[in-house]
Amino acid sequence: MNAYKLAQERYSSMGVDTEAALNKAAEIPISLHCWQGDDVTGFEGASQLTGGILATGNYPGRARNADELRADAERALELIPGKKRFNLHAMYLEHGGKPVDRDQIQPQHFAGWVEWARSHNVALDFNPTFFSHAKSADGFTLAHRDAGIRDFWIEHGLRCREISAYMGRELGSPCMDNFWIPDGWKDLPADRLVHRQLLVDSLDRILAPQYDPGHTLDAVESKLFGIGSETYVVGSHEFYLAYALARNVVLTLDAGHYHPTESVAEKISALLPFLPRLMLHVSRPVRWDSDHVVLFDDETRAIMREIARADAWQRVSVGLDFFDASINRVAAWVIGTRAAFKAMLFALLEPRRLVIAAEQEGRLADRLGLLEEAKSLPFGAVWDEFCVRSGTPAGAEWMAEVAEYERSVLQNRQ
Ligand code: RNT
Ligand code: ZN
Repeated sequence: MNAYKLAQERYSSMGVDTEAALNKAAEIPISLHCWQGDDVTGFEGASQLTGGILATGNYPGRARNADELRADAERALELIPGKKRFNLHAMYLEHGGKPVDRDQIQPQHFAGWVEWARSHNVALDFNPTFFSHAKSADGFTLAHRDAGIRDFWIEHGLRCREISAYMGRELGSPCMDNFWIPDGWKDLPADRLVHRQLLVDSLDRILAPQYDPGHTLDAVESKLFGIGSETYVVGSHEFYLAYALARNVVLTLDAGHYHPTESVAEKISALLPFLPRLMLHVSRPVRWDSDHVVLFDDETRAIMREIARADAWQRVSVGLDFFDASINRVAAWVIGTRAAFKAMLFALLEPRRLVIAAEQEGRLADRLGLLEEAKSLPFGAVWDEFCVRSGTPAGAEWMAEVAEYERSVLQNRQ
C-alpha cells in the first residue's frame, strides 16, 4: 500500500477526510508577490528602495526587467502546487522606453502582465507604489501637509484603481488593490492627528469613483513602524481598522506589522464578525519586520488554522510578502509559497470534529491531547500527494530544477 493510502486511513481514524482536504486545498488561491523576484526594485530605473523597507543580500541573478521577472516567476510557479495568483506593484509597469510618472500610469502599461497572467492561468492582484520616488523622499505621501504632493499621490491611487479594475475585468477575477503607504515620523511628532485627518481625506478622494466589486476591491494595510518611521506611523492598525469599518473596504493584515508577541492568527476571528473581507500578507518577521521567507512554522500554521476553522476562505485573501536577496530568489518564492500551501493543507487536515466535540463536552484534556496528536499524523504523505496531483515535484525534487535554472539562466545575468 502506498504512503498516501496509509495516511488516509490514519486520518480517517481521527475523523478526517483527506480527499476532501486535498480537493479543498486545490481550490484556494495564494497570491505570490512579484517583488521577491527583484528585491522590490521595479522597472522605473530606481536606484534605491525607500519607504522604510529593506531587502538585504546581494545574491546574483536578480531579475532586471519584466521578461526576466516573468521567466523567473514561471519557473517558480511550475514548482509550487495549488492555485496561484500573482501580485504586482505599480512600479512594475512596462513603459516601452517612454518613462511615465506615477500620476500618469494607465492600464496599457500593464497589458503585458495581463497577457502573461492569462496565458498562465493566474489572476492578478495589485498595489499602488508609494515609495522609491522623489515625491516620497521626505517620508510622506497621502498624508503630506503639502497639497501638491498629496494631489500627486491621490492621482496615483486613482489610476491604480482603474488599472486594478482593468486587470480584474480582463482576467475574470476581482483584483485586490492594496494600499500601503510609508508615511510617518522617525522622532516625536508635534501633531499626530493632522496627518491622520489628511490621510482620511486622501483615501476618501481615491475611493470616490465606484467600481464593480467583481473587478477590483480596495484594501488598506497598516503598520507598526518602519525604518525611519520608528516613532509614528500615520496608517497604524487602529487607524485602518476604523477606516475599513467606516468605509467598507478590505483590511490587510501583514504578519510583520504588529508587536512581536501579537499574533495575526488571533486577530482573524476578532475581525470576521465585523469586516466582510480581509487580506493577509503572510510574512516572517525575525526580531523586526524583516520579511524573511515564509516557513511552515507555528504562526503560519496558526493563521491558516484560523481561516480553516472559520471556513472563511472566501472572505480572507491570502497573499505573501517577503523579500530575501541573500539566497536564490526563485528558490525563495518556491520555499515560501510551498510552506504557505503546506500550512493551508495542514489546517484543512485538523481533526476538527473530534476536537470540537471534546471542547463542547468539557473534555479539555482530550482537546489538548487531540491537538497534540494531530501534529504527528502522517501529514507528509498527504502533502506529497497534493504536489503530485498538482503536477509539481513532491519533496525536495524542486531543488535540482532551481539549481539547473540558476546554472542556465540566472548565472548569465551580470
Ligand atoms: C511594507 C508592507 C508592504 C510592502 C510591499 C512591497 O512594510 O509590508 O506590503 O512590503 O508593498
Ligand atoms: Zn505587507
